[in-house]
Amino acid sequence: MVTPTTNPATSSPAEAGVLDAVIIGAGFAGMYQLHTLRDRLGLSVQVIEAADGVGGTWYWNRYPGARCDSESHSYCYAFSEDLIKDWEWSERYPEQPEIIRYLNFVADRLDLKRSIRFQTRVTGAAYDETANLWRVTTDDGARISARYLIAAVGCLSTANVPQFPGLDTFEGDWYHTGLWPHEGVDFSGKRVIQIGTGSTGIQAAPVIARTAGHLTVMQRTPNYSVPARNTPLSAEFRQWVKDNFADIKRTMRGNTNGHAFTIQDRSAFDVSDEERLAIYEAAWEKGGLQFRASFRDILTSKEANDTAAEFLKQKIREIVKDPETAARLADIDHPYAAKRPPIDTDYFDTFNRDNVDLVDVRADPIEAITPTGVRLRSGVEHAADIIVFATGFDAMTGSLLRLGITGRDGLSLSKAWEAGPRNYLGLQVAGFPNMFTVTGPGSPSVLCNMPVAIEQHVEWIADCIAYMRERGIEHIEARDDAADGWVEQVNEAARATLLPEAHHSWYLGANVPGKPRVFMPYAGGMARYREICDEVAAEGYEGFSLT
Ligand code: NA7
Repeated sequence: MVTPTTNPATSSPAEAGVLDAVIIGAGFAGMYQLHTLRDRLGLSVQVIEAADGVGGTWYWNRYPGARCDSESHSYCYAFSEDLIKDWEWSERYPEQPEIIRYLNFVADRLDLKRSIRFQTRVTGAAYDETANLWRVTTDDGARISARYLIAAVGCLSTANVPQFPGLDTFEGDWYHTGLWPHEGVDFSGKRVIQIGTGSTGIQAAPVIARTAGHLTVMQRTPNYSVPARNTPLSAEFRQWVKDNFADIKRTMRGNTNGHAFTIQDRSAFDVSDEERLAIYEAAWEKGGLQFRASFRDILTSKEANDTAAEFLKQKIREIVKDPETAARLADIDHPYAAKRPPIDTDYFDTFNRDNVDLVDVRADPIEAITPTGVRLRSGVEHAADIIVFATGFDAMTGSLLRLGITGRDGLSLSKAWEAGPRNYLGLQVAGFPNMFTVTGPGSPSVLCNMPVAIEQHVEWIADCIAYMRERGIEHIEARDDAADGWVEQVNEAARATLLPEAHHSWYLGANVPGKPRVFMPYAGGMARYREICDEVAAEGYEGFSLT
């Protein structure tokens, strides 16, 4: 819980015009951080947001079929019963426009927008050691000083557009899914090439195929996918959620993944082959991310994982009619869920359409974009009017590094993280006092249902700031040894799972050429992570130096 302070004026800095906190980003994280600091602690806070509205990653990801993979009743703020009571989700998984409507509803209800400076991008943030202040500059020339800097820039918000030679010569139109035009894209009758078959590409392809003249899907790494089984929510279900939200919240906060379902406490080998198959069939029919919760050892035992992987590959072979296409789609080289597991609506079935082709760009990589399409290494050229880059993000570190942050002694964050991200609890970087990152590398974030991870971080940060203010502490900084220890814990947690076995995963930074290969998220589970953070706070912020 965040403790409100009654007299925020007592710790106002001496320099005029100085704010208590600057928050970068107005997505789920920045909005709630603003509410905790401004409305619960009574601090002066400015949020800086590049977009002209709230939403963060959901503001930009407007591609066809954009929908959250978490179920709507768990993909929302849980801190306020009023917000739960007064909002109605329409479908099992919230679609992008509905998430934006929801976040606007929250922003209006909590009167957040007056503290958000929209259409403004942070160009630099430097720690001024003499004044113990963060000096933040923006692209509209503003200079803002604040005691605390909170980067709530999201994990998946810096688009990764591969640097294929010739892109600037392409005579058609091209788009990255994470920077989609607000007015939408008309695919009617067009020859479309989609590059990428991650969660995004798997959502987009079926929708693009419906109107495109022809769709060529370029696949580098084949991927598993489980049907989402999206459906409108009944009035009964919505009422059930409202009546039982306390229990739902307990489940979400008590388990490893932050979802409203629990991982079954049985091994894949506690049951007979027939029973296992029946369990997978039932999970396939139910649909969604719950599939990986069928057995507790799916992500820790290769043998257990193989049973799930084989079941899912067999489904692909059954759905896709052309055996060659089916074989290419099912030729998956990593354990199930070792990369972020997509869920879909008619993805594999899309390859049964006459206007859809699959091209294996692992066997024959993309060499260049030409004025009229995409040329592969073999010399084969695929013509296109539109190219869709569903090529993901410079995940977890990209958005932080491009802020131009420098800490003590002019140390830049890029320098500090040259060999990969290194921080304490995913919350603070040694050498960058009074700066916090929400769901940064080293946190469970992307391995968890995001709003649950975000609420934990935001509340921990607000509690920490309240603690400091109550005691007149002006400076908090992660200790070097604590950061080293945490990096080791993050590695150890990853090693205890099959996650590092997907060598091409963005969890490892492998999707961005030149990015250090470090397993970034904390894989020890949200519940364990919450305990660790609580223990650190209870011990007077052990591992941080407070002065
Ligand atoms: P992902 O999961 O990073 O997927 C990107 C896809 O694009 C993936 O299939 C990549 O293949 C492919 N890709 C990336 N670069 C290239 C190049 N140069 N050539 C060919 N193919 C390429 O991003 P998403 O947007 O789908 O999902 C990100 C997260 O958003 C998702 O996990 C959810 O948490 C929400 P690769 O696998 O790297 O071989």
